[in-house]
Amino acid sequence: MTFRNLLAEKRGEVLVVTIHRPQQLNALNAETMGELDSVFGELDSDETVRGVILTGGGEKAFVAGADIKELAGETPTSGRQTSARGQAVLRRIETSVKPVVAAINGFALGGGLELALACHLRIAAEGATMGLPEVKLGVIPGYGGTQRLARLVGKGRALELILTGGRIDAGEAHRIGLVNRVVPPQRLLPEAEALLREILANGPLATQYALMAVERGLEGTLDEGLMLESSLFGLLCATEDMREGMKAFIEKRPPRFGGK
Ligand code: CO8
Repeated sequence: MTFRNLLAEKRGEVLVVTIHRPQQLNALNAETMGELDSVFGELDSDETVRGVILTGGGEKAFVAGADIKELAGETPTSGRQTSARGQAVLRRIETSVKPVVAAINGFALGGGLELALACHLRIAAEGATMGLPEVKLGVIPGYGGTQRLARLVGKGRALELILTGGRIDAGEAHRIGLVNRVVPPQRLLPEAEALLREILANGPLATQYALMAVERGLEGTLDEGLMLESSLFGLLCATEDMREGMKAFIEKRPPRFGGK
């Protein structure tokens, strides 16, 4: 697939997706959102890819937000639709059963931070800056930020960021649990790839079901989540991966998972 605003490069089983509009600090215009939808729409059926790194092109930004030049022309009807369409793209990422790591290499603002929040894990480069400045433009986060930020870092911290529209640095983002790790800029992609490869060495079906249990489980009550967890656990007991994982432990050797 070729895109106008994205680069997609396969590194073995890892797909590195780079949002590439550096002159506009990778702002998410409608075309870029459509291209992200295409990439992630094909992800679950592409057996050659097992995990994704999402990052930004250029030196300055992961993504500096939705494209304000496009947003400025929204009407109530089109604004609701644009928000809902964008939410659907991010939901596709979040519900993917293949792990997606955001490598935050600079500004992750507004829709850019919302995109990172939809990824399963986040690594930030030292010097990266995050925030939800939408209220400064007279709107609110519209790509899931009001929901996902509060779920990730708690209501109080989320409200502070959302209501002030202020920015935090990578260290503070790490302290409040918004990002998993902070690394020097030159280590960002290698660390993201190493993290993904550590995950990919585990049972592939177990990884998929763990993602499902956490992402879907958090949507309902604790009892519903627990029922989902035990059902998925039971299903894994029928897999070759489970037999191989336990046999390898007993035989004191690394497992050879086949994803079956
Ligand atoms: N949209 C469009 N263009 C942008 C954006 C953006 N979000 N951010 C930067 N750019 C453009 C600038 O306009 C400029 O282009 P040009 O040279 O053609 O004028 C170029 O990128 C470089 O930007 P700056 O010169 O401003 O670079 P600085 O280093 O001086 O500043 C900042 C960097 C601080 C990141 C600054 O660019 C900035 O504040 N950007 C906007 C950040 C922002 O407010 N983001 C939130 C946008 S709203 C949003 O994301 C809503 C999401 C939900 C949508 C729901 C759908 C309805």
